[in-house]
Amino acid sequence: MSRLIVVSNRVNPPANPGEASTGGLAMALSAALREYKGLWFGWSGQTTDEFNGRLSIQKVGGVTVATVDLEAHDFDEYYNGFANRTLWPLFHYRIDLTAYDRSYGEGYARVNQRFAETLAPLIESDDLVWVHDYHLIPLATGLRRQGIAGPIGFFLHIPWPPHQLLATLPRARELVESLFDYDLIGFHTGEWLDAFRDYVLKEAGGVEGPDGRLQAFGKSVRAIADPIGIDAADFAQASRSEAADEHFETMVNSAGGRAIIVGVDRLDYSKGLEDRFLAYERFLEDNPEWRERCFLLQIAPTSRGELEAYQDIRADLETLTGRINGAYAALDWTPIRYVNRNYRRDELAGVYRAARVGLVTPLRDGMNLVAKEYVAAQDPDDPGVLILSRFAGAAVQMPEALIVNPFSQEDVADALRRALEMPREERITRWRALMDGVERDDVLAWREAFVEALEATRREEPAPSPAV
Ligand code: ADQ
Repeated sequence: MSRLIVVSNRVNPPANPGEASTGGLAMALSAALREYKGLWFGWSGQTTDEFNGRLSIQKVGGVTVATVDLEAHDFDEYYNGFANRTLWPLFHYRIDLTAYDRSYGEGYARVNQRFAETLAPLIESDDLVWVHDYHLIPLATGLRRQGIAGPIGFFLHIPWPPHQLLATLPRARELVESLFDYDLIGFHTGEWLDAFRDYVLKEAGGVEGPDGRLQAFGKSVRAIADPIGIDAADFAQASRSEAADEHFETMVNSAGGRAIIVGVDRLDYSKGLEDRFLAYERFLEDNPEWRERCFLLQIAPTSRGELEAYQDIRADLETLTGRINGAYAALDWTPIRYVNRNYRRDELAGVYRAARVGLVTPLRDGMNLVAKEYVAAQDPDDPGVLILSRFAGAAVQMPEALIVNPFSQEDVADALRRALEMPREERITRWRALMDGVERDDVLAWREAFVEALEATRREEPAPSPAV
């Protein structure tokens, strides 16, 4: 079996299963790496005055990790800049929040080149290299320059934007061209894959070859849809743990017979939290009989707190929570409980299980693992109801959820009433179908499909491509 080299911006395998984590990616990758020999490479999370390319290699939770420090201004331009002020908002359709700053693009290119130079000596000839996410799109170009000829795959965890939106990015063509140094590109859904193909065909003058590979820039690449899942077995176990039981009990006791509606998200504008709170307010307004009989528990730990857009959303949510609670609260009832911290996975599982409704309403999301975790944590005999945004990648796989338009407060408010009033039999039928999918399309299936497709590119003889 080939070694697997995983590359992502942050390298943070949990030291113990069940440990707190704010990223779906960390959980998924450590599960993959425990099975393979190989290593996980990325940024250490530390900055130095001057880049030194020094590797720190350690074993964490059964996974070998190799990390390198970055210069402080690298971090600003590459991570806070191009990755999170340019690509993240643009790829989530928020051109209003997108910063197009030349220094960010330069920092992004520089850091990717530095990563490539540091990583290349660790790669052996029959290794498979699997690069993750939007921070590292040009990494393969740097690795090819360093002479790495073996299979390199790339997986994008966020949406790929429609080609007209991507065209707003200066040097978008260059970014897309760099993806043609990979052998395989993976997206969560057919929609993101189609959007990528559109750009290649409509903006870059590319074609789709008879072998299904996309050809452009004098090169070719295979692109697939491969939806990520959760580690369903591990999550089911976590949800039967003592910590899960304790949190379940705590929630049930503190709810005092009221139905819990739960939201769990990183504090990010793509997750649609403001719209969600407004929809819940609408629900309280439209359904006075439900006031005091339910509450919204929103768990949203701060992320990327140094960026202004994230400070704004935090302040807006606090104001909104205060206003809604001020308008509707009773002496012994708070309509919204807003909790700004991380929980361990097993604790979170108990909270999910106690909730009658899982409210997952991102405005745009590559996949969304919270939707799957909520389903996996339910009591089969008395499961809760998942409300899911049609704009989450997960909606394609989870049609038995109540699918909503998160931009419509009425739509979400109606779904809340329907979920809270849904008969047990219907809840069980929907949950069973959802759970079958969560178990089948789990993180192992995702990893196997990607690694097999990457391995298969070794055997492919790319058709000659037109010079474009
Ligand atoms: P994220 O945007 O981070 O991931 P998501 O898929 O929902 O979004 O993953 C969030 C993870 O963080 C979940 O595992 C959740 O349990 C955990 N989490 C959230 N709040 C937490 C809290 N308070 N305490 C502890 N854990 C918490 C990106 C993309 C997604 C894509 C994933 C994986 O934006 O669309 O699904 O990568 O590809």
